[in-house]
Amino acid sequence: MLFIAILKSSVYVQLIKALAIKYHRAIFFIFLKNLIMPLLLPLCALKSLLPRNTTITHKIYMGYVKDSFKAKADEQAKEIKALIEQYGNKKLDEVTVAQAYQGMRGIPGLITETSLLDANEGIRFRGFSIPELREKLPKAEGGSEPLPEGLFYLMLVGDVPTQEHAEHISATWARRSHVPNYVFDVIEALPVSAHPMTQFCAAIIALQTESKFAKAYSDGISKKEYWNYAYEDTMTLIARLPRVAAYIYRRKYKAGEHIQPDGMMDWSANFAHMMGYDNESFKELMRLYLTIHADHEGGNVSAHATHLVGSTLSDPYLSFAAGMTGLAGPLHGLANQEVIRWIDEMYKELNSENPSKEQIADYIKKTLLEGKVVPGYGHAVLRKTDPRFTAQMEFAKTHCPDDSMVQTVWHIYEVAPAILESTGKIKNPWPNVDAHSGALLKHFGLVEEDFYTVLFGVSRSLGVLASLCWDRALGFPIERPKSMTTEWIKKFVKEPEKVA
Ligand code: AMX
Repeated sequence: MLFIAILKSSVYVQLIKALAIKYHRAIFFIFLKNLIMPLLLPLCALKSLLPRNTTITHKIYMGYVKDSFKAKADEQAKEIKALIEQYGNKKLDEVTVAQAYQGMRGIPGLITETSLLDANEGIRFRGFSIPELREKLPKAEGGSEPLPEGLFYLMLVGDVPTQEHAEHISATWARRSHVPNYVFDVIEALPVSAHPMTQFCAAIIALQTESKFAKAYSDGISKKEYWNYAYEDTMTLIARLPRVAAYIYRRKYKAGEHIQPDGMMDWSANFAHMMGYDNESFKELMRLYLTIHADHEGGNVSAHATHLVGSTLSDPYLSFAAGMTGLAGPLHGLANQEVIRWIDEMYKELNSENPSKEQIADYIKKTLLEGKVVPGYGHAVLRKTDPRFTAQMEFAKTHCPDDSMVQTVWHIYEVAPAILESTGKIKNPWPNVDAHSGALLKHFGLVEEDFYTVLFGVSRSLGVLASLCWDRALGFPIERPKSMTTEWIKKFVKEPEKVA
């Protein structure tokens, strides 16, 4: 015991950390943790000879990912404590009556560490924009789009991952991806006609029976251990979502002919494979798609719902299910399906799959006159073209520039903003992420638009669950903002001292 205590003393830790940074972080860190250097070094030398799914190497890296996350979170917790002590009474903003009635727009009242949205620049994940992610994150062999596994590491740990980090997260998710049969039974109990998001949410709730967080809480654990079980549930849930989603897809649209997972593929490629798409360009699209839909800071409905429900110490499965029922709304994640329906209706009405810009402009005006929204346009926070739209446009320029629906999406982009702006009330006339995604999926044969929100949901798990791990590691309390009645507001505006 004394020997272990000495080895873990701070001088030794610093020495090992320095060596870890210089040579091989994961291996030295685990050495420090487990004191098994004599065993590990020969293993490390053999690492390149081992198959990707070798359990020992996974445990090494995954232990390292978990430890790195916890070390970062502990550091952050100290900083937050000092911030509250020193600046706890400093005002962030003032809240107006209009904000209280109009969806709490712009009220700063949430902490989300994984990403931050700028109204003009778009989303940044741990400080990195989407073009930077496409450049810096690890790629699949022969691929040029980022691996979502790498983005998950970045959001969770806060550092740009190495290729090995991303690959080992990939392999760990493959190892944890087995879905118990009763989950498929739950899906099968629903009519095939049920919307894929309904089937997806039901399956997530069924998966909850395996929650380690719920079990540990019920057995009685210290608050200090919440993060650990939240992390374990997060890794297992993310690992299983593609299998569940692909099952729903094949059940609903491919006569229930299911395709077994391939544990040697990365998370996105395996998802594409299980849905029945083995085309390399489609796998690249999935990597990009699952990366760019992952997170959009904390106030959007799916992120906020996951965070809110998680604040009650509902486990990650129940919390994520809440996020997904929110994503299923047409003003949020369902908009990607609505865009394709809107374009299809326009094609039908104009009897053409190649409408002119003038025809598109007339159709947009007609939609507005009918009191409907133009799906894929507008945003509660963004005030410029969504960089997630631009990333998909760039992908389409490389992979399918001549596709007729892609061309229509680009033509809509040319005419819609001016028309929407001319209404004088729409705050953001520019396209959001959903304006482009459906046309790309259609190009590769994934034509069933009802399913698109499930793809969004699989991706969104990365951001909202990484955030949930942070919520538990930072010990965030139950969320409980103040609500008011209109009666109270009326009194407040006349005689604030009487109600405040
Ligand atoms: N078409 C027509 N009208 C629109 C519009 C659009 N694309 N975007 C906003 N408006 C209208 C609003 O309905 C509102 O009208 P009202 O005053 O009569 O109620 C008015 O313009 C002001 O709205 P806003 O402040 O600009 O937007 P918001 O913050 O209230 O709503 C959003 C944001 C995204 C819900 C809205 O722009 C919208 O409905 N867009 C279409 C649906 C869509 O694409 N959703 C996906 C968003 C991204 C995502 O979460 N996946």
